Amino acid sequence: MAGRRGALIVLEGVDRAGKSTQGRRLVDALCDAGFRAELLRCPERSTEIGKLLSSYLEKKSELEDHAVHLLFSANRWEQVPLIKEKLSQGVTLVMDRYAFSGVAYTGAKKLRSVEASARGEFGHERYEKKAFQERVLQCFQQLMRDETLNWKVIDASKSIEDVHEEIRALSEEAMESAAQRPLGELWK
Ligand code: NYM
Ligand code: MG
Repeated sequence: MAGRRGALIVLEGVDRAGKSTQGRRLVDALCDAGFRAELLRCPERSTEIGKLLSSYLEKKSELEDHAVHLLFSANRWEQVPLIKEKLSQGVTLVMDRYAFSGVAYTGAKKLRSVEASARGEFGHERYEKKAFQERVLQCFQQLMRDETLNWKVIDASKSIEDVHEEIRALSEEAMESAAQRPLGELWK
């Protein structure tokens, strides 16, 4: 196995889809099966930039939309050296969101003006409103048209166990095919 690079497995989707639960389950299962795998998240709230984002998401502070977008981007860039190092060392990384969320959530703000303002309570953080989440989903659907990215659509309405099993099997395939290809540029 020496010399094999790790795979970058990105879990994307709207809020409350179960990404964090599935990310943890996947890393545990891969480690139990003898693979080297670690979980990373975007935003990573523990850094200085991450703290600004967390406060914004918790509605404790206000930030201009473009500035927030760039802070999310900066929060990914600060993880890039670690991501590259881990992948080249053969560690598979499971990412709880990545740059696609950056596009989809900012894109959803731009779609806001053309949408009806129907609201249902969703969660406590910023963006956790049904109408906003529907626009996020539309943006993810646009991004999935890019066939150069190896998207797999998971039906998150199934049981945690069934979803886990599906993601685990797809991840093992992805790790196998990643090992055959050199590390390219990251989509960030
Ligand atoms: N989010 C996440 C963005 O708006 N832009 C980004 O670039 C990223 C990575 O942060 N509602 C939003 C999506 C979520 C929120 O993420 C916090 P999570 O996974 O709910 O902790
Ligand atoms: Mg959330």
